[in-house]
Amino acid sequence: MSEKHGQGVTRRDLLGTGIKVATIGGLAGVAGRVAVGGGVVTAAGLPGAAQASGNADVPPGQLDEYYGFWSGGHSGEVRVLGLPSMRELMRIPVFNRESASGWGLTNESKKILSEGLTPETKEYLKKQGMVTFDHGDTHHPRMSYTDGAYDGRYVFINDKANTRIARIRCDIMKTDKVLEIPNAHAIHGLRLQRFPKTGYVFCNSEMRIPLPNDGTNMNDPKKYVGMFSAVDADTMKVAWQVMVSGNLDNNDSDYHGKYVAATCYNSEEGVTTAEMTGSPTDHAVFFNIKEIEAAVKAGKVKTISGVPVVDGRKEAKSQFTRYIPVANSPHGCNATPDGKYVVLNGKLSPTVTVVEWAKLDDLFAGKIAEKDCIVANPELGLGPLHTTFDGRGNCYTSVFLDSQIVKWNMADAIKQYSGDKSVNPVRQKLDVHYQVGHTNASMAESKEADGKWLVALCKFSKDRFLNVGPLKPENDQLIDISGDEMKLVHDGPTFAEPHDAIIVHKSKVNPVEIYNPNDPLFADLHAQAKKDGVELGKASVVIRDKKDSKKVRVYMFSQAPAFSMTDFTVKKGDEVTVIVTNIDDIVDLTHGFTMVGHNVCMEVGPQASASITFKADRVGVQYYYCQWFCHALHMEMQGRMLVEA
Ligand code: K7E
Ligand code: CUA
Repeated sequence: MSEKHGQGVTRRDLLGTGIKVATIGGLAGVAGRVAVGGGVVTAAGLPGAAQASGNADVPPGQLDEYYGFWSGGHSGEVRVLGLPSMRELMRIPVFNRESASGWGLTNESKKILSEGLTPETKEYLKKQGMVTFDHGDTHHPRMSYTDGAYDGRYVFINDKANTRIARIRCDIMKTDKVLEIPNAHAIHGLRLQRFPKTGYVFCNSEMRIPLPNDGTNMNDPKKYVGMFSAVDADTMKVAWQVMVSGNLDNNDSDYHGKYVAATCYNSEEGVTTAEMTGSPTDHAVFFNIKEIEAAVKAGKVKTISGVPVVDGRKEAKSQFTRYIPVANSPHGCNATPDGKYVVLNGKLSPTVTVVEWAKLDDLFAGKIAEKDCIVANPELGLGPLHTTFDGRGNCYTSVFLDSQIVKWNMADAIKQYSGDKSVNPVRQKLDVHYQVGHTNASMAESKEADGKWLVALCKFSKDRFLNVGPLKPENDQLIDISGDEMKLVHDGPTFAEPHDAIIVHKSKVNPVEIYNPNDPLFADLHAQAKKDGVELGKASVVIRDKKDSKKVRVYMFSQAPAFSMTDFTVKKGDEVTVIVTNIDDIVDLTHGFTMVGHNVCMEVGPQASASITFKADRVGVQYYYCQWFCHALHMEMQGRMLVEA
């Protein structure tokens, strides 16, 4: 990308490694220590293609083959890992506050974090003296698709804690939209439409709430409603919602753009745990996208909080939904990359239930019964939570209580279910450490599943790492699945709590190295600068607002190792907005702006602009400095603000 900006040479090139790496990459498999997977014989000389390639070692200076997008759980962030090395490459602040980048402090990030909130939430937060929530709980990162393949545009993620979803731009690896889902409570399951492209983000409201939730009722379960939402991925507005019976857990979409499945617990529709788990069966809900879209188009909806809502509850017997019975409290919901099946994971039952998407046409047409859509039900172990795939017909299910990944074969499971008791679909059970939640394999959430690597995201690490006190890291284990046998190759400690992760081939992701100075992210700043008669990146000036004389805007730019303005003066009580443009256009040359003692800190990437607003209430000389190491004279990159009494 640097070539685009004219300097043509990156730091890697200067270090002399860039070209060599490219050459080795081109001869994939020749260099023994490069992890290439795919059953390639490694330098260690393991005999036969049946042996796993087993080499997760990516030596210094060499690049990984995959990006991993990791949920950061209740840290509220998303992390980017390189695989197979499992090196953490980047953290993307999403719902959290982040000190290094100033996420949640800058005006640009505050706008992103607050503009998609509902009016009720904005009002509530305002009363607390806040503009947005300070935390989130991320579970399910998913990359956007075109025709069932990753297209590298966006990664979406849910926030269970505050009923939001967010969109991350993969070109700059920054969050650009946050949306609160109305009429819902705690967004858990999140998956994307796969075909023809990601038009919708499908969001499950996990907790059922009374609708309207007006404080008049707590104990009447009949008033409680579950809600399934479809958000337009481009506009990040709710397109429509469906009322459902039961608590929605996870979901997944098919590869034909017709149906979405969601696992559901609490089909009993109770409000206490005893009521919720009373019945031995629950259900999975199947949504008929075309029927819902037609009703919305025809206006056959209720409008609640400005959103068109249809009634897909069991008793409504609509064409919007079907309820397929499964064992009590199912959890994971995973579509196979061949586009044929969806696996509903038992959790409280030792089995998973496999539904064939194609049978849903007949189910919705009333030609077959719900149970006729089930084509397999293999028994795998205690606590099956999530299933992933290798693209060769094998499935890998995380089994929580047994702490295992269980490899099983889909064709054999179907054969067994159809009555052939002689087949055993289970191929291998591999111990993992410990209590695995999600598991995901390379490219497995797309039609290009390549069956090389699998991660087991274990909830407990216990004795696997040096003791760091009562709070332990999680353990994300890397498993080689390229051969006939699964092989555990790496333990990866992570901070709370990667529920889920996706592994995306590097060819799908093409981030820029330097910002486009006219990126929409900076549009507000350009507009304000224009009103002030200045140009970003050129101006070093203090401008007092003509209408509100308390408001001061300070424009400056940075070029290593200096700010264009080394001092400026404001008056006590001024509301100061500092706008910094980084005019350096060199790869990896990020500056920062930190004002000592003012809760002011922001990252300013190459060719980016950023702004932050604070009250100048501390009389005297106040230093500001660049907190991002940028030059031999980085320490000297500073200036003074004088606040006059
Ligand atoms: Cu199983 Cu939230 Cu996907 Cu945790 S969820 S493990
Ligand atoms: Cu600029 Cu450090």
